[in-house]
Amino acid sequence: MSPQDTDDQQRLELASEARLPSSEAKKGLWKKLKRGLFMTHTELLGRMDAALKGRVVLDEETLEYLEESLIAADLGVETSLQLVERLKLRSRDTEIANPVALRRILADEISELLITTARPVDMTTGPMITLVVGVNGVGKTTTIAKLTRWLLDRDQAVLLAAGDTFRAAAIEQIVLWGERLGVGVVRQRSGGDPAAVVFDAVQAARARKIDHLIVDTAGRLHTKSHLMEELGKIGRVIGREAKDWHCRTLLVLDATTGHNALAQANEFAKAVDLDGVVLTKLDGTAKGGMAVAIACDLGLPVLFLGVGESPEDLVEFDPGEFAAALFD
Ligand SMILES: Nc1nc2c(ncn2[C@@H]2O[C@H](COP(=O)(O)OP(=O)(O)O)[C@@H](O)[C@H]2O)c(=O)[nH]1
Ligand SMILES: [Mg+2]
Repeated sequence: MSPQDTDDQQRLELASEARLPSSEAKKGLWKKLKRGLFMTHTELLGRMDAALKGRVVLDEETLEYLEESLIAADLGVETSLQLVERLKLRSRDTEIANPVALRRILADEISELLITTARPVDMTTGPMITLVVGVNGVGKTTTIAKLTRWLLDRDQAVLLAAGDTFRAAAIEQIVLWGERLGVGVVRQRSGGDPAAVVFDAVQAARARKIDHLIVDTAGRLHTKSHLMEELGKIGRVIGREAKDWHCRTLLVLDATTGHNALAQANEFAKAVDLDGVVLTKLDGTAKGGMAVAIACDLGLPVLFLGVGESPEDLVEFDPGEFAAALFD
């Protein structure tokens, strides 16, 4: 076994051990998720109560109201229709006695839909390069800080690359996060070539035996060809300099922007191969159901949820827990 192999193995072993969360940590995550989905949960239940008026008679009219409630909670039209269909089928075999039982069944069905579409990505095995894309202001840089915290908590060595060279303030912002979190940030002057930053960052990551290199990007989407050009150039540098590394592209979407975010997801998916989505700002919106629309309607795996502005405010997406937090 070469020294590199031993090194890798040790890293993997450490990672899998570190991956087992304590039940305290689990409780903390559940609280964060509940807090993040509070507005969505309250509004969804309010609408459902109004539709059911305290009893469950699943006639056409009630089902239509329910369907509207789900669509209004941004679960996506396709998915909402599918859920009501499944509910109809289930109500034929089992009596749904009360609104609580109905909520439980809906949570079950959503969880099942999410499980069939979800593609959980293991973020803990390096070495890996993560490109973070998304339009300005959605929370890319903050998400990078959160992912860094998440990886540091799992004993992973992290390096950041200030690939958003478009605005000087963006470079300062990621450098500041790096200082706060105690990880290095590879940067060049503003206006520089993002691909050159990535080139430097890969060399530095190799030299420092980094597990995870996370690259911030400007992710401007004013033209699809511009985005593809910029990411294409970065991709070629990675292909040349880090062929043996895992590489993934995560799209960050701002949940508060609702339909706009779904449109962005469509545009980005056409331009780039996306490995997953991080949905941010759930704490400030009742549109948390969007995670379901992204996963089920668009078929993009949702990996993490952002529930605040601190590095700790990140929750791994788990279909069962997400569905339970929506309805329980
Ligand atoms: N409430 C809340 N604010 C967030 C969240 N994620 C990011 N933000 C805020 O959104 C703003 C833009 O974030 P930033 O990371 O700079 O976006 P970028 O332009 O995509 O890099 C900042 O004020 C962040 O603090 C989140 O999950 N919840
Ligand atoms: Mg930024």
